[in-house]
Amino acid sequence: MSAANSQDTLSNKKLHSFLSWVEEKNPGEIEFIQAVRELSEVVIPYIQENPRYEKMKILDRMVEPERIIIFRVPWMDDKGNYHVNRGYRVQMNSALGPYKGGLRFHPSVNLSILKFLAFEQTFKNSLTTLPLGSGKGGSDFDPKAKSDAEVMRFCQSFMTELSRHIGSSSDVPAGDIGVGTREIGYMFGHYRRLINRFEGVFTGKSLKWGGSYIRPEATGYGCVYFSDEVLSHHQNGLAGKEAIISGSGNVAQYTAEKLIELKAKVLTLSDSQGYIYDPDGIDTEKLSFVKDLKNLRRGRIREDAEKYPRSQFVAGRRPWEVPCDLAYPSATQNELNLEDAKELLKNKCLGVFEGANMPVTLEATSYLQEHGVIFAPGKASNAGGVATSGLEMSQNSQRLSWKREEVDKYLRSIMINIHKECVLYGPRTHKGVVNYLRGANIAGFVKVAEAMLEQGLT
Ligand code: NDP
Ligand code: 2IT
Repeated sequence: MSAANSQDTLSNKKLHSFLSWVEEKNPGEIEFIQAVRELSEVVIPYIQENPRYEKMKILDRMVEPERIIIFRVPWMDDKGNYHVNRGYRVQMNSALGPYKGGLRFHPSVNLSILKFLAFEQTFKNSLTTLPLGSGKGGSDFDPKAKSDAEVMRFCQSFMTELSRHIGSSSDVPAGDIGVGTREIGYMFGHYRRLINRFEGVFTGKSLKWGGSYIRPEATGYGCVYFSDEVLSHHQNGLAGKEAIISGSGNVAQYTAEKLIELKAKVLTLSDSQGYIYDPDGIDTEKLSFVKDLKNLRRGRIREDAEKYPRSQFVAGRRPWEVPCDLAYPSATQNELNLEDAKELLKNKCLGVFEGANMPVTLEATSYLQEHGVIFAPGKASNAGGVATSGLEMSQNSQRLSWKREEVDKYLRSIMINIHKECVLYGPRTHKGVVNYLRGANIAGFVKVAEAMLEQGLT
């Protein structure tokens, strides 16, 4: 057996036994184990080449959250009925800075989902190069069809407990699915009242009271900036490309906005009920209808097809069947599977850029990579949101507000830098495509690992 082959066999054995250990310790946590597998497949062979990480059990420590808080959230609806939900905060890793990551309000929320999101956040936040640790939290509360007053009472009850565990230098939450400016307003207001201090404890705040320009836009814009870099690195460009997007929330809206600005044609948006396909392309005016529909009227994407005759609503399906050059899955985890990947390849899709966290299944990811489709993992391509959260924290510390252009320029330079790091650690495959999955995982891992090494056994 050659030296390289025996190294591969050793790595495979280590991977297998590491994953068995993780599965045993975290039974039934499917999404968390999936996220750990994705990273470990790349990082364990790398650790083999750098034994000091192994000796100090860096990866074993990284998969164990520093702390998890689980709490009861009682609240009352408008009719006086009592309800109870479960609240969580997973404080994953603080080697690089205060715990940082969003809160998700969605009925599907459970510990596995929040641990996967917190784990992803560790490497994503590291890639931004800003001093950000990692965390994630939320609740199985469903904000859909609730009145503003109900959402406010829920947020206040949630914050009554969470306020004990967060702070501007310890843990700084933000938004995620189901948590936008409205929810952050209610939570921040209650926090400020409880602790009697005005501090930068949330990001994604309203511009009127400590938020940053570009934070609402940042995840979507960042993802498009990243894809722009990727395409020019592969001697290609965004202008004239046909793009399909899933979701119609924060990430999807601003991905569409930047793609339109950079002269790509956006064909689809979606929600949990289905997708809309507009063969003429969703332009600025149509997008502003969607923003109003989703953000203010809290309506359904199918209403787009009711307003624009050429737009079709396809119920109960996801947009991956629509022929495209570029795909931006921007709704939720595991929304693009192997069958979808085959469909994308059949339709000659050039690249898939994760706007959401882990929207592409492991099988679909491998299939895309094996067939030379560019694959940008969320921890790199959607890092613009948390990066701009980091910039919001800096502004709050300075008690200053930077100009819109300044923040946008900073965001762009962070995305360009993440791209460089990915290229450095993710050499091109035989198909001539950069291995962004490898690049992002190793680049993200190294910085946290080095910090943990230098800080002793924590
Ligand atoms: P929003 O709540 O603003 O929008 C979510 C969108 O995804 C909605 O269109 C929603 O449809 C759809 N969606 C949610 N869950 C499901 C589901 N189970 N099946 C089908 N569709 C679903 O969330 P964001 O745009 O903020 O987040 C989208 C993704 O991006 C998430 O994976 C999030 O973790 C990730 N992300 C977000 C960042 C941010 O800054 N906000 C930063 C980085 C990543 P419906 O209304 O029908 O539920
Ligand atoms: O997944 C993510 O990176 C986010 N939801 C944003 C986190 C943040 O703290 O801005």
